[in-house]
Amino acid sequence: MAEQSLMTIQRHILEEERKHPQATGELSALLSDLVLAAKIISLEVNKAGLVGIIGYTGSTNIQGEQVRKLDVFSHEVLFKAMEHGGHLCVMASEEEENIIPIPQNFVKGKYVLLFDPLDGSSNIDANVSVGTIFSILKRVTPDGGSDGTLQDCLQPGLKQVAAGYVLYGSSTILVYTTGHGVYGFTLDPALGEFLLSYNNIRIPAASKIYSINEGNYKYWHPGLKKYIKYLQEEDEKSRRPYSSRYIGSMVADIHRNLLYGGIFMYPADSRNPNGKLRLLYECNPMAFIVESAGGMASDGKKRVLELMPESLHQRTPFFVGNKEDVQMVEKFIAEEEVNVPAV
Ligand code: AHM
Ligand code: MG
Repeated sequence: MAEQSLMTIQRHILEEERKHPQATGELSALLSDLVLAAKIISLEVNKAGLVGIIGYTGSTNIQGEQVRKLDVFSHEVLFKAMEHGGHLCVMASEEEENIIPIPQNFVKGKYVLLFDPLDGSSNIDANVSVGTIFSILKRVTPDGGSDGTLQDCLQPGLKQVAAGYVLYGSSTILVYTTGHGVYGFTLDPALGEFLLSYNNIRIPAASKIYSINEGNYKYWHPGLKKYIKYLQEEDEKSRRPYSSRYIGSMVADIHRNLLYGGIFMYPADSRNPNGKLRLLYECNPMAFIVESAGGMASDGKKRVLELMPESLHQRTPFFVGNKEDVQMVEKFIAEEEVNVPAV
């Protein structure tokens, strides 16, 4: 028998809520709606190779990338699962250019939901893990049943009240935080329940993995080039050389590093001065989770959670993982900054 008692995600959410006597239960209800969406997307992702759903829709998203059918499907499932709960005043998705209002016939609540419905979807054809990422904020415009606005979405990551991801891998795993510990649940497909499998995740202190697309080496900041070379040198005390692990699917890469210890990087480079990943849908929620697990997230200079977003689809360089690793890459970048003022 397993040592820990069986804990479904629904029960966990409710027990967490009880620890906060001032809680109204709205956030719990919102998270429960997200759990349903995760189960539906998981079912569909698992069938992807079978039902011929994979392939292009023939359209491009606002980033100019080709959209997979499953991205669209996941976006729609999330919207449908979340629109009517009465807890949200507005949503925004990586797959949609503008903010997504709550339909007029539904009650508007005090929360804001930002999501990347299916991150890493270019991997689906190869049966590589993909993930859903979500970020929940409180509205800043006055409550009272009115529609949320762009202003409600453009808040720094520090203001998140909850964030999480769902990793569709060898199992489907949902990891979430409300800032008080990070918890992971594995979906039992027969029961249709997420069961607690990772209680209070803490990123291991002894890191040994780095994850970055090294094909872009030529275009990197010289400080980053030096840092990667440093990680490849031999030094037993600092566990170097590190192992290189890069799936190319951020949720899977960060999940692994969260469990094993390591740093994930998607830097700026001379071709993409802001990197690739989106602040609101990808970096802020992952930064909140990793920080809540004892790690750190930086744009190379500043704490990601303190960045003030200016637009919905803004990108940022992203360095996330063990504190010591992130501090070290910041140091390497700062040391070379005098030679290279801007990348
Ligand atoms: P997407 O939002 O279009 O799926 O792109 C994000 C993904 C991340 O999951 C992953 O870390 C990154 O793109 C990989 O990019 P690259 O192929 O440039 O290394
Ligand atoms: Mg994405």
